[in-house]
Amino acid sequence: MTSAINTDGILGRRGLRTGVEWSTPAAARACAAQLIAEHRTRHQEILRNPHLSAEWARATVRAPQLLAAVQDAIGPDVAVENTFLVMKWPHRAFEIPWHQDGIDARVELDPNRSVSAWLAISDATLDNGCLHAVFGSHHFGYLPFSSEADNGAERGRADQATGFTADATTALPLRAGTALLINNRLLHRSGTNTGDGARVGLNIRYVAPGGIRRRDLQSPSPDPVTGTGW
Ligand SMILES: O=C(O)CCC(=O)C(=O)O
Repeated sequence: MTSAINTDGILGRRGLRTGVEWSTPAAARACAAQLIAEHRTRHQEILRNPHLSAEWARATVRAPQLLAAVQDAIGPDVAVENTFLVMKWPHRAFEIPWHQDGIDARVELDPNRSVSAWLAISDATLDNGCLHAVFGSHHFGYLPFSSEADNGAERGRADQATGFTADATTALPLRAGTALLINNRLLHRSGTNTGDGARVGLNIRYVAPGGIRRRDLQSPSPDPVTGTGW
Protein backbone atom coordinates (compact mmCIF):
# COMPACT_ATOMS: atom_id res chain seq x y z
CA MET A 1 0.00 0.00 0.00
CA THR A 2 1.43 3.41 -0.91
CA SER A 3 1.04 6.62 0.98
CA ALA A 4 -0.07 9.58 -1.13
CA ILE A 5 2.33 12.12 0.41
CA ASN A 6 3.78 14.51 -2.20
CA THR A 7 4.42 18.23 -2.50
CA ASP A 8 0.71 18.93 -2.27
CA GLY A 9 0.57 17.02 1.00
CA ILE A 10 -1.87 14.20 1.43
CA LEU A 11 -4.95 14.12 -0.79
CA GLY A 12 -3.32 16.10 -3.57
CA ARG A 13 -3.99 19.54 -4.97
CA ARG A 14 -7.56 19.84 -3.76
CA GLY A 15 -6.78 18.41 -0.33
CA LEU A 16 -9.88 16.30 -0.39
CA ARG A 17 -11.11 12.92 -1.59
CA THR A 18 -14.77 12.24 -2.26
CA GLY A 19 -16.81 9.13 -2.87
CA VAL A 20 -15.53 6.84 -0.13
CA GLU A 21 -18.31 4.32 0.53
CA TRP A 22 -18.20 3.21 4.15
CA SER A 23 -21.72 1.70 4.39
CA THR A 24 -24.78 0.97 2.33
CA PRO A 25 -27.16 3.93 2.17
CA ALA A 26 -29.88 1.89 3.90
CA ALA A 27 -27.68 0.88 6.84
CA ALA A 28 -26.38 4.43 7.27
CA ARG A 29 -29.90 5.88 7.18
CA ALA A 30 -31.06 3.29 9.73
CA CYS A 31 -28.22 4.34 12.02
CA ALA A 32 -29.19 8.00 11.55
CA ALA A 33 -32.83 7.20 12.35
CA GLN A 34 -31.79 5.56 15.62
CA LEU A 35 -29.61 8.50 16.62
CA ILE A 36 -32.36 10.94 15.76
CA ALA A 37 -34.89 8.98 17.82
CA GLU A 38 -32.48 8.83 20.75
CA HIS A 39 -31.57 12.53 20.78
CA ARG A 40 -34.67 14.23 19.38
CA THR A 41 -36.25 15.19 22.69
CA ARG A 42 -33.34 17.29 23.86
CA HIS A 43 -32.22 18.32 20.38
CA GLN A 44 -28.70 17.26 21.26
CA GLU A 45 -26.37 18.73 18.63
CA ILE A 46 -22.95 17.34 19.45
CA LEU A 47 -21.66 14.06 20.86
CA ARG A 48 -17.95 13.91 21.57
CA ASN A 49 -15.95 10.75 21.01
CA PRO A 50 -18.86 8.34 20.49
CA HIS A 51 -16.34 5.74 19.22
CA LEU A 52 -15.27 5.25 22.85
CA SER A 53 -18.75 4.50 24.18
CA ALA A 54 -21.15 3.46 21.41
CA GLU A 55 -20.85 0.22 19.46
CA TRP A 56 -22.16 1.73 16.20
CA ALA A 57 -19.38 4.34 16.27
CA ARG A 58 -16.69 1.86 17.34
CA ALA A 59 -17.60 -0.25 14.29
CA THR A 60 -17.95 2.74 11.96
CA VAL A 61 -14.40 4.03 12.52
CA ARG A 62 -13.26 0.52 11.49
CA ALA A 63 -15.43 0.22 8.36
CA PRO A 64 -13.16 -1.64 5.88
CA GLN A 65 -13.49 0.63 2.84
CA LEU A 66 -13.09 3.74 4.94
CA LEU A 67 -10.03 2.31 6.63
CA ALA A 68 -8.49 1.33 3.27
CA ALA A 69 -8.88 4.93 2.05
CA VAL A 70 -7.38 6.29 5.28
CA GLN A 71 -4.43 3.89 5.04
CA ASP A 72 -3.90 4.92 1.44
CA ALA A 73 -3.56 8.50 2.67
CA ILE A 74 -1.48 8.12 5.85
CA GLY A 75 -0.03 4.61 5.83
CA PRO A 76 -0.90 1.28 7.39
CA ASP A 77 -0.83 2.11 11.12
CA VAL A 78 -3.91 4.07 12.07
CA ALA A 79 -5.46 5.27 15.34
CA VAL A 80 -8.51 7.41 16.01
CA GLU A 81 -7.53 10.65 17.73
CA ASN A 82 -11.06 12.04 18.08
CA THR A 83 -14.61 11.69 16.84
CA PHE A 84 -17.30 14.32 16.77
CA LEU A 85 -20.94 13.59 15.92
CA VAL A 86 -22.98 16.55 14.70
CA MET A 87 -26.76 16.46 14.55
CA LYS A 88 -28.43 19.38 12.83
CA TRP A 89 -32.10 19.70 13.62
CA PRO A 90 -34.42 21.26 11.06
CA HIS A 91 -34.75 25.04 11.24
CA ARG A 92 -32.60 25.40 14.35
CA ALA A 93 -29.79 27.87 13.79
CA PHE A 94 -26.52 25.99 14.08
CA GLU A 95 -23.48 26.68 11.95
CA ILE A 96 -20.01 25.26 12.20
CA PRO A 97 -17.71 28.15 11.21
CA TRP A 98 -14.69 27.97 8.92
CA HIS A 99 -12.01 25.87 10.52
CA GLN A 100 -9.21 23.40 9.94
CA ASP A 101 -9.56 20.04 11.63
CA GLY A 102 -5.91 19.57 12.57
CA ILE A 103 -5.58 22.50 14.94
CA ASP A 104 -7.60 23.75 17.89
CA ALA A 105 -7.06 24.81 21.46
CA ARG A 106 -6.49 21.19 22.45
CA VAL A 107 -4.44 19.64 19.69
CA GLU A 108 -2.22 20.14 16.67
CA LEU A 109 -1.85 17.29 14.19
CA ASP A 110 0.93 16.73 11.67
CA PRO A 111 -0.93 17.28 8.39
CA ASN A 112 1.10 14.55 6.65
CA ARG A 113 0.44 11.98 9.37
CA SER A 114 -3.21 12.60 9.94
CA VAL A 115 -6.42 12.87 7.99
CA SER A 116 -10.03 13.62 8.78
CA ALA A 117 -13.02 11.75 7.47
CA TRP A 118 -16.49 13.25 7.36
CA LEU A 119 -19.19 10.61 7.11
CA ALA A 120 -22.73 11.23 5.99
CA ILE A 121 -24.84 9.11 8.34
CA SER A 122 -27.98 10.69 6.93
CA ASP A 123 -28.04 12.29 3.49
CA ALA A 124 -26.28 15.67 3.60
CA THR A 125 -27.81 18.17 1.19
CA LEU A 126 -27.52 21.84 0.30
CA ASP A 127 -30.64 22.47 2.39
CA ASN A 128 -29.86 20.49 5.48
CA GLY A 129 -26.31 21.71 6.15
CA CYS A 130 -23.77 19.79 4.05
CA LEU A 131 -20.09 20.73 4.27
CA HIS A 132 -18.54 23.50 2.18
CA ALA A 133 -14.79 23.61 1.55
CA VAL A 134 -12.16 25.79 -0.08
CA PHE A 135 -10.27 23.38 -2.31
CA GLY A 136 -6.50 23.87 -2.15
CA SER A 137 -6.62 25.98 1.03
CA HIS A 138 -4.43 23.40 2.79
CA HIS A 139 -1.44 24.68 0.78
CA PHE A 140 -1.22 27.74 2.99
CA GLY A 141 -0.66 25.89 6.24
CA TYR A 142 -2.36 26.20 9.58
CA LEU A 143 -3.88 29.57 10.31
CA PRO A 144 -3.17 31.02 13.74
CA PHE A 145 -5.79 29.40 15.91
CA SER A 146 -7.95 31.48 18.16
CA SER A 147 -11.09 30.11 19.72
CA GLU A 148 -12.85 33.40 19.03
CA ALA A 149 -11.55 34.27 15.57
CA ASP A 150 -12.04 30.86 14.02
CA ASN A 151 -14.44 31.86 11.31
CA GLY A 152 -14.90 34.99 9.25
CA ALA A 153 -11.74 36.77 10.28
CA GLU A 154 -9.50 33.80 9.70
CA ARG A 155 -11.23 32.94 6.46
CA GLY A 156 -10.64 36.50 5.34
CA ARG A 157 -6.99 36.08 6.10
CA ALA A 158 -6.91 32.88 4.06
CA ASP A 159 -8.58 34.68 1.18
CA GLN A 160 -5.91 37.36 1.24
CA ALA A 161 -3.09 34.89 1.46
CA THR A 162 -4.34 32.68 -1.30
CA GLY A 163 -6.36 34.82 -3.65
CA PHE A 164 -9.39 32.63 -2.93
CA THR A 165 -12.73 34.32 -3.11
CA ALA A 166 -16.13 33.25 -1.89
CA ASP A 167 -16.62 31.74 -5.36
CA ALA A 168 -13.90 29.26 -4.56
CA THR A 169 -16.09 27.65 -1.94
CA THR A 170 -17.50 24.30 -3.00
CA ALA A 171 -20.61 22.71 -1.50
CA LEU A 172 -20.26 19.01 -0.85
CA PRO A 173 -23.62 17.25 -0.66
CA LEU A 174 -23.17 13.58 0.20
CA ARG A 175 -25.39 10.53 0.07
CA ALA A 176 -25.80 8.61 3.33
CA GLY A 177 -23.15 5.89 3.54
CA THR A 178 -20.46 7.92 1.78
CA ALA A 179 -17.58 9.95 3.17
CA LEU A 180 -15.06 12.65 2.37
CA LEU A 181 -11.43 12.52 3.39
CA ILE A 182 -10.07 15.96 4.24
CA ASN A 183 -6.50 17.20 4.53
CA ASN A 184 -6.33 18.51 8.09
CA ARG A 185 -5.41 22.02 6.95
CA LEU A 186 -8.32 22.34 4.52
CA LEU A 187 -10.78 25.12 5.40
CA HIS A 188 -14.36 23.92 5.66
CA ARG A 189 -17.63 24.84 7.33
CA SER A 190 -21.29 23.85 7.39
CA GLY A 191 -24.46 25.93 7.59
CA THR A 192 -27.79 25.78 9.36
CA ASN A 193 -30.26 23.04 8.46
CA THR A 194 -33.10 24.71 6.58
CA GLY A 195 -34.52 21.40 5.38
CA ASP A 196 -37.28 19.29 6.89
CA GLY A 197 -35.33 16.40 8.37
CA ALA A 198 -32.39 16.09 10.74
CA ARG A 199 -28.86 15.87 9.29
CA VAL A 200 -26.40 13.55 11.01
CA GLY A 201 -22.65 13.46 10.29
CA LEU A 202 -19.59 12.01 11.97
CA ASN A 203 -16.15 13.58 11.85
CA ILE A 204 -13.26 11.21 12.56
CA ARG A 205 -9.68 12.37 13.03
CA TYR A 206 -7.25 9.57 12.19
CA VAL A 207 -3.54 9.70 12.98
CA ALA A 208 -0.48 7.67 12.01
CA PRO A 209 2.31 7.15 14.57
CA GLY A 210 3.93 10.51 15.37
CA GLY A 211 0.93 12.36 13.95
CA ILE A 212 0.11 14.24 17.15
CA ARG A 213 2.35 17.29 17.65
CA ARG A 214 0.61 18.75 20.66
CA ARG A 215 -2.34 17.83 22.82
CA ASP A 216 -3.68 18.68 26.21
CA LEU A 217 -3.52 16.35 29.15
CA GLN A 218 -7.26 15.81 29.33
CA SER A 219 -7.47 14.27 25.86
CA PRO A 220 -8.28 10.58 25.72
CA SER A 221 -5.42 8.47 24.33
CA PRO A 222 -5.58 7.73 20.61
CA ASP A 223 -7.57 4.56 20.00
CA PRO A 224 -5.48 2.14 17.89
CA VAL A 225 -7.30 0.62 14.93
CA THR A 226 -4.52 -1.05 12.94
CA GLY A 227 -0.80 -1.69 13.40
CA THR A 228 1.46 -2.18 16.37
CA GLY A 229 3.32 1.14 16.61
CA TRP A 230 1.15 2.58 19.38
O1 LIG B 1 -20.83 18.09 10.75
C1 LIG B 1 -20.64 19.25 10.42
O2 LIG B 1 -21.55 19.96 10.04
C2 LIG B 1 -19.27 19.85 10.43
C3 LIG B 1 -18.32 19.06 11.22
C4 LIG B 1 -16.92 19.49 11.03
O3 LIG B 1 -16.57 20.24 10.17
C5 LIG B 1 -15.92 18.97 11.93
O4 LIG B 1 -16.26 18.25 12.87
O5 LIG B 1 -14.74 19.28 11.71
